[in-house]
Amino acid sequence: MARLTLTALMTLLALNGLSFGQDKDQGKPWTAKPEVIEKFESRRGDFIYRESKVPEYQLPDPLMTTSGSRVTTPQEWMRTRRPELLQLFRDTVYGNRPDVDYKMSYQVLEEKTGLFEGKAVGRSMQATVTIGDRSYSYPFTLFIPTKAKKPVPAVIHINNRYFLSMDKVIEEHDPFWPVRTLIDRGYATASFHTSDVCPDKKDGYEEGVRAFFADGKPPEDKAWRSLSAWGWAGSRILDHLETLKEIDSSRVAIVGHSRGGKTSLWAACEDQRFAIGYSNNSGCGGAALSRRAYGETVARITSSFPHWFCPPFADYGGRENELPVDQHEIFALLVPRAAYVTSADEDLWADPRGEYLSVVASKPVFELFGKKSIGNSTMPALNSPRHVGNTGYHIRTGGHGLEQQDWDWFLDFADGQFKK
Ligand code: GTR
Repeated sequence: MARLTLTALMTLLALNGLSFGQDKDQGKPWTAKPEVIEKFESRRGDFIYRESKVPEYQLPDPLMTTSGSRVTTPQEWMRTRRPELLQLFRDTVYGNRPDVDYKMSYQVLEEKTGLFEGKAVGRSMQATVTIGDRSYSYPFTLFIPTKAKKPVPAVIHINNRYFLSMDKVIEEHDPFWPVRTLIDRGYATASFHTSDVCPDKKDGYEEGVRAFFADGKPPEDKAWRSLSAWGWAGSRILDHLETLKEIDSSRVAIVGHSRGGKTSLWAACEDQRFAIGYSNNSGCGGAALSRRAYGETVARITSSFPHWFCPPFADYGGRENELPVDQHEIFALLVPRAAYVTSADEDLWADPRGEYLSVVASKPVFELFGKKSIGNSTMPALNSPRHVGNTGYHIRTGGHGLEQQDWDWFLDFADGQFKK
């Protein structure tokens, strides 16, 4: 009997118009380049950059409740397990948002029409939160396509680097928030700067929205920290988008890079109105599995950035196996919505494999809802986006950054989700 080699079989399938597996990756699965590993080891030793050094770990089963029963229906997940898991993350990692009544208002500070060859309107906006006679404001910038016949999807961008004003965006294309691309592809988009909500520094508490909510009192151990407050600010922009008839608020993605990517994922866990959570190079405390302790670790991140996470998270530094949650359960909290995750070839600090495996490990929850998601634990090749059902992933050439290429591939995924 003739034997078919794997390559021959794949060629045969391809000739018959069938693809092998659920994606069309080409090339070899990604692995870290030896020279990149050596560079990290020489610059930032004391951390793990080799798979052979990753400790043994066992991930918590997202479908298992704390009382030891297994969730078997979507209803049970939504009614009991999801709230339980969300609360575990709040109490252990990101903190609890304040339970205080407040009002929001939005002001158009300036509007410019006919932008980008007549395709968009731009607005300089201010969001204001009011409690009694006190208020706190932060700016954001909004662009909306004007030629669409139907309400358009939107992308809310968390800018962890700088504030991009309307005029700056009009003057110069910035791939960190490529407004022109978004408009050309039919998306409205808004962006704010994290530090305008909570200064991104250890001692910035008093100046930010968290102190405003607490009326200046110091934060309790389980109270929200900056990542959660930045995500909250994104949700308040979504509140505003919901009031605009040009925008379809059921099709809104939240996007962030690095610390902004940790924020976008958590924002989409706290706020189920976000249709897609997109984390770009988010690493530790974002998409990457804490238990792998590859690259940046819980101990390191909580000592360098104590204002990002609530203090209980720091207690798990060096004993990640005891964490009641791990980051794959962030994706479980996004179900039945969609998640997009990216890594970069030279960004070992963020643990590309840990970011990918995290998505894979959330699969049982997508399955519970009858949704397809990435389940192949072999990573795709470099620059070969993998889209399966409600999840997408790519690893790009180069280092830590949110680049035009990341956006282009993300928008391909978003187009698919939003059936554009
Ligand atoms: C690094 C930090 C990462 C990542 C990054 C960034 O210094 O270790 O967790 O968040 O900053 O936000 O650019």
